[in-house]
Amino acid sequence: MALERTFSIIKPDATRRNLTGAITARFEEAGLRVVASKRIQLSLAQAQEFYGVHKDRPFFGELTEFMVSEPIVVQVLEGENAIAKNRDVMGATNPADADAGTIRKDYALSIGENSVHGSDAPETAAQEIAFFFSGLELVG
Ligand code: DAT
Ligand code: MG
Repeated sequence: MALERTFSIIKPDATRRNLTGAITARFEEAGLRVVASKRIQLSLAQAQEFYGVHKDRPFFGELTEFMVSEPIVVQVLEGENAIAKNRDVMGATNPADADAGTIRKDYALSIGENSVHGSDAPETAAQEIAFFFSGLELVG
């Protein structure tokens, strides 16, 4: 398979606990290259737009308030099968269900404060990368 890119967020619960380096190391150890990375503070409008697919879910308010509560680190990860590989390294959404050795098993605090986001398909990866990065910022 050709190289693929996916979009990742290190979420507020993780940046607050200085886990940016530890989580980035998990990606690199899995063979994913960080081809773009920046620390930003989302506005509420940006968080609502980014998570628009979940706007009718009961946790939408909690999710968007959490995502603006502290800075986040947004990254583009590149590698063979990067979307699926990143989801494997992240683990299940709910840390109680996550496999041993995954980021969420080791670091997530709850189903909401679950340390990382990763794109779930090629279409969403492309949309999410374009939401945060210009082409010039992606250095493979
Ligand atoms: P994932 O982040 O694994 O792709 P998702 O897309 O279903 O999971 O949900 C997006 C985020 O919303 C998830 O990372 C945390 C939050 N979330 C999902 N289900 C939740 C729930 N039942 N209660 C609180 N937050 C939830
Ligand atoms: Mg998702």
